[in-house]
Amino acid sequence: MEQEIRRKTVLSGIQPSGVLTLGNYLGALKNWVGLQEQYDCYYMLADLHTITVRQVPAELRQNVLKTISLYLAAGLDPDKCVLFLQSMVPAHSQLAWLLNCYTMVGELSRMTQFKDKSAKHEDNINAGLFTYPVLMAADILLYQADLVPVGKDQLQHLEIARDIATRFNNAYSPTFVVPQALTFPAGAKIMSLSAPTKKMSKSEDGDGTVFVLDPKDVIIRKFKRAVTDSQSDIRFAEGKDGINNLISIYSCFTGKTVPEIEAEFEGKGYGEFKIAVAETVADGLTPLQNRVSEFMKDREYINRILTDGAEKASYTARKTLSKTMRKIGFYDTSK
Ligand code: ATP
Ligand code: LTN
Repeated sequence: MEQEIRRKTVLSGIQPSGVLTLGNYLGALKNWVGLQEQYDCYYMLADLHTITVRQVPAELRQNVLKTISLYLAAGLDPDKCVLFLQSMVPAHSQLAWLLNCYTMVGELSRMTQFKDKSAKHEDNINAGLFTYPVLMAADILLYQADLVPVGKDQLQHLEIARDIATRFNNAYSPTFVVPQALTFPAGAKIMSLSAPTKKMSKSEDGDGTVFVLDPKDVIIRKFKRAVTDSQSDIRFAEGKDGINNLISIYSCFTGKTVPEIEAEFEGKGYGEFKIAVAETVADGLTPLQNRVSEFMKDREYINRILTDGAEKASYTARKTLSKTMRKIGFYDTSK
């Protein structure tokens, strides 16, 4: 008997809160491309999430344009996946409110991202920063996503999305698919070049963060200044955070394994290694950068992609939202 097998659904997003970093690219975007062939993929720009930290309006608009252009330049194909802007699909904010009432203050207080970001923005510890994971849960649950490709830093948020889904399903009846994280070992946590025990982050400016649109000379300068250690051997080992990070980055760009890289640089110095990594990264990013500038010039195309994407995403999202509202007991005039 022929059995219909449902293709799994994938959902992920990146905040367009600045230019994407090497961390966003290697830990997230680059891995999304291959998934399009196998799964029903929804990739969004999480712009609603960005306002948990104050944004300059004109910059936010520009960053959305840059980020969608980067999605396209990296190989996300609107004919194979749904590309959309979170704020164009009202169901995200709507489901987030509902789920707020199924989320405990205690569980939100344990989130390390909340603790980190409130320490960084002491003057603006707003409620959105606190309920950020609830909006993220809404993003995921609306599409009944089975798999959520993310970097390691997001695993705690994914766990809370699973807890919210399970709690809701148990309180009513099965409503949401309980999602699973999908992490890719290579590039799952790219560290800051200037402080290699901290993750490379978009909101952390300075020489520790490489942005994917940085020109070659800037990339070279940042890698030259990368913090390493007082030894001299290029070896992946505990306590050598800086070198480990450079090895991981080099491996992502060349496809070489750690032993291959160690052998390649045997007997060579840190200076030489840093330059080799820098050149490889800069040259690896050039084609991507060229494609980004082409897409950014074509506003009509970008607007069409976003309008079509929002329409497709809304169709699925609205179905889950009405199902959820029905279960809770909201009055329905169509009945
Ligand atoms: P911000 O600094 O504004 O908080 P961010 O750089 O941490 O931003 P996000 O938009 O929060 O970026 O993350 C988007 C995706 O990139 C997520 O899947 C996240 O796990 C991944 N990611 C972010 N930083 C890194 C990193 N350093 N290494 C690997 N993956 C990362
Ligand atoms: N919080 C994520 C961005 C994000 C996301 C999502 C990722 C918002 N909604 C849904 C996966 C699924 C971050 O990377 N900071």
